[in-house]
Amino acid sequence: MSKDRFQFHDYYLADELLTEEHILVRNSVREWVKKEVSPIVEDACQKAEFPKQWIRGLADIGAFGPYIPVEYGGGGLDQIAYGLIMMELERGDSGLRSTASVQSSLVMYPIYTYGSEEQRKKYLPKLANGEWMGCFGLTEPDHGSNPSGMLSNIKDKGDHYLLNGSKMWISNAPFAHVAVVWAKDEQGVIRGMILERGMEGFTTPETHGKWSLRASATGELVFDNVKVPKENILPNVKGLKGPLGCLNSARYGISWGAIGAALDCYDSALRYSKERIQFGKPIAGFQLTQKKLAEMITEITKAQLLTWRLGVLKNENRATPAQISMAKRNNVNMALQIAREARQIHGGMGITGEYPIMRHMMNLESVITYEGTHDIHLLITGMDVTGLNAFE
Ligand code: TGC
Ligand code: FAD
Repeated sequence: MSKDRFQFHDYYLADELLTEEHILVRNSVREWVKKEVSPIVEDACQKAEFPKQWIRGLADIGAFGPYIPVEYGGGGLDQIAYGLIMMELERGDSGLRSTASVQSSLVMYPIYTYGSEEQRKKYLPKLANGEWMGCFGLTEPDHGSNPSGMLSNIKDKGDHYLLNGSKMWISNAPFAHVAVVWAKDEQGVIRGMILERGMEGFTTPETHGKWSLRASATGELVFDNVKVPKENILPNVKGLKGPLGCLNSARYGISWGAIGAALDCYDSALRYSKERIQFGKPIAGFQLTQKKLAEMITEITKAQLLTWRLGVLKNENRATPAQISMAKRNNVNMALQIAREARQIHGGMGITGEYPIMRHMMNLESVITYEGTHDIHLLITGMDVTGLNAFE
């Protein structure tokens, strides 16, 4: 990729809604991304490798557990700061944001929220400083949108449980030290548990051949009679609301993250269109290009305001799961549409690694599917406004 010339766009002066601390946090992440991510991300994607050196950097900028209390190694920041961090990371690459949002919202969050004090003390500080990386196992080969049908199960063996089953499409799995896994007990109740790499019968084969999120490692979790000590069960939650509660936090982060990817595409398209001359003038001077750019910044601005408001509600513990679904669905779709339009503006250059467009576009094809597909979030909104369940 050529030099990262990204400039932020804030059409409605939404920065005025932020605190000094928010801006400070945001700017430090932005600088780190420009310095440590942009120069190597294209190469990492081409090679389908997650650059491990990013782990230390992510920990140093406070991207692991920003809203987890300081006493457990977290940043003690609010939800808007968390969102801003996700936005800046995804401006760099959705795979980078994935790594951080899984660690924060899908591993640290459940351990903090549903875990015992011993579990919090044992795992959270090491996850916050990046010494340990985590992953989250909910999806199974035959149960994606419908996780309540999961087949992974635990059987009570006295001082431990025996875990069998498998998970697929698990971000960070190939290198994670710990996994937060969801499985049914003998009564069919979903329980959460913490697995550690090295437990006998627990393997994490990598998934190859992705055309999307290539700088993020994805894998399976395979459980073949894994002995799970009883103290590794998350004691404070039972049922599907356990994993779905984590998803609220991760989906919220993604709604901010998608704005980052959209901004990067818009920024690149705006600059390119002013520099690229065809028919004797910059292509930015043609009405059709302006329509694209004007619609892009309009949609980005709407998403920025929606998400900021959601952040305020989340800080007040008033954001509903359905409001989060609306923002995740809207913003990811918005980013994907903008990536496609930005690709058009870049002409043939848009398909090359010289510009970030195609990479964002391909990444967003995963983001629109994981953490609940575009249509699942539509159905969540539909059920919320009508009171009628159209899932089944
Ligand atoms: P349903 O009967 O509606 O609910 C079961 C129980 O859960 C409660 N609940 C929630 N609790 C907290 N937060 C939410 N968002 C909740 N939604 C529902 C509900 O109140 C009920 O509680 P209780 O006490 O009555 O038992 O469940 P359902 O089986 O009908 O499913 C509903 C549906 C389809 C919306 C849900 O299963 C769903 O969201 N499906 C999508 C699955 C999904 O998002 N998977 C994501 C996997 S993780 C991932 O993709 C990580 S990618 C990370 C990265 O790389 O960045
Ligand atoms: P399916 O559920 O089979 O859906 C296929 C299609 O059917 C979709 O279009 C869907 O909208 C539609 N559909 C399904 N049900 C309905 C319905 N009732 N009404 C209308 N349409 C419906 N999971 C994890 O647990 N942890 C992770 O870390 C993780 N990381 C991921 C990383 C990547 C790169 C990807 C691609 C996925 C990841 N996932 C992870 C899995 C992800 O959450 C699932 O892919 C997603 O929930 C969809 O499940 P599925 O792929 O099985 O699709």
